[in-house]
Amino acid sequence: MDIKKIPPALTPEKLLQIAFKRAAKEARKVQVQNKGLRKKRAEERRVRESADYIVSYLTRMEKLGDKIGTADPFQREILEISIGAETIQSAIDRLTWAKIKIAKLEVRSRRNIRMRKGDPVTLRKDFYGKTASILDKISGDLKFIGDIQRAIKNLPTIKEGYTVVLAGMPNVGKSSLLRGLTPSTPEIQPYPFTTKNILVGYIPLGHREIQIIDTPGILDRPLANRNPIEKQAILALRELADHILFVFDPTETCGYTMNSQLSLYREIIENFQGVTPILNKSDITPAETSEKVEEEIGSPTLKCSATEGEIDDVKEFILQSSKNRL
Ligand SMILES: Nc1nc2c(ncn2[C@@H]2O[C@H](COP(=O)(O)OP(=O)(O)OP(=O)(O)O)[C@@H](O)[C@H]2O)c(=O)[nH]1
Ligand SMILES: [Mg+2]
Repeated sequence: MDIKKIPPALTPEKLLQIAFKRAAKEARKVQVQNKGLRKKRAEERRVRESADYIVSYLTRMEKLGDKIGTADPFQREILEISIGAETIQSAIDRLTWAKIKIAKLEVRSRRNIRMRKGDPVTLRKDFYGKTASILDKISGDLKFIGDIQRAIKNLPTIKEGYTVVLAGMPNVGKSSLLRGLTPSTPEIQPYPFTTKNILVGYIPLGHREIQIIDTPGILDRPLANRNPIEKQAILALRELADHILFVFDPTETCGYTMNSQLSLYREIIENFQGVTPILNKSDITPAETSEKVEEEIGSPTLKCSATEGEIDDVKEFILQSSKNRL
């Protein structure tokens, strides 16, 4: 089931407008000779058609819960991190409540019209008014479901196959590196947390391709204190990475000291296998700084300048590491 294939979310006003318009159109089709009877049947038809439309719309929206439940674990977890599973479920529960209430109201209203318990037009208007006030009670939930749908549409599409994840602190040049390595053009701005979601690019390799994932910057702090943007990055490392390229900015122009970058690096190597350190911004890094940093890291590093296009070593490394894996 493709999670992205969901009907568009409507506001209560729009939903009522469509439902009432369709109902009026259907009511005009009622063909009965007797004028009094025709009026009664037409009003009953309007109640039935509008209720059908609204109830089936709410039923389709309820299915969003099942869709999220059967989405791939990575997409599901991103939604849970950014929105929260319980909040999604309680919005869906309120849609169910509204649906049941409208369905019951429909049965009662149609029976009243049939049994002549008042003027049919007044009874139908009464049904419309009550339906509108039920939908009004869930207008916040309908809007929220619209937000979830937008989030779903923006979910990254991740493919199977060899995947390299770029990680590091904010502003060190991860997105610039993705841009250099792949033809995709992620948004790049000189301030932290430019990347708020996962970005994906591909390096073609024969009839295969290597998937490169750019993550939001991660700060050096305990997991419990991490914000939803950082949590997405950790999730990408955990769920998707065959190999991790940890990007350093030895110049510290990113706004973070080497000490904090090293502390994050140590946390990453403690928790994940296959991590390679990269020293970016080589175009503005003095040779002695780069040597000192390499010593502190304690293992050989790849050096590059993402913005100057000096990334051949990184590209070669990725191709080799993929060959070892494929
Ligand atoms: N001089 C120089 N500047 C670079 C290099 N790579 C990136 N920058 C600059 O560093 C800034 C941040 O680059 P991004 O690629 O957005 O960094 P990021 O790691 O993706 O940042 P977040 O998405 O916030 O985590 C931009 O102003 C880039 O132009 C480089 O190799 N050399
Ligand atoms: Mg970025």
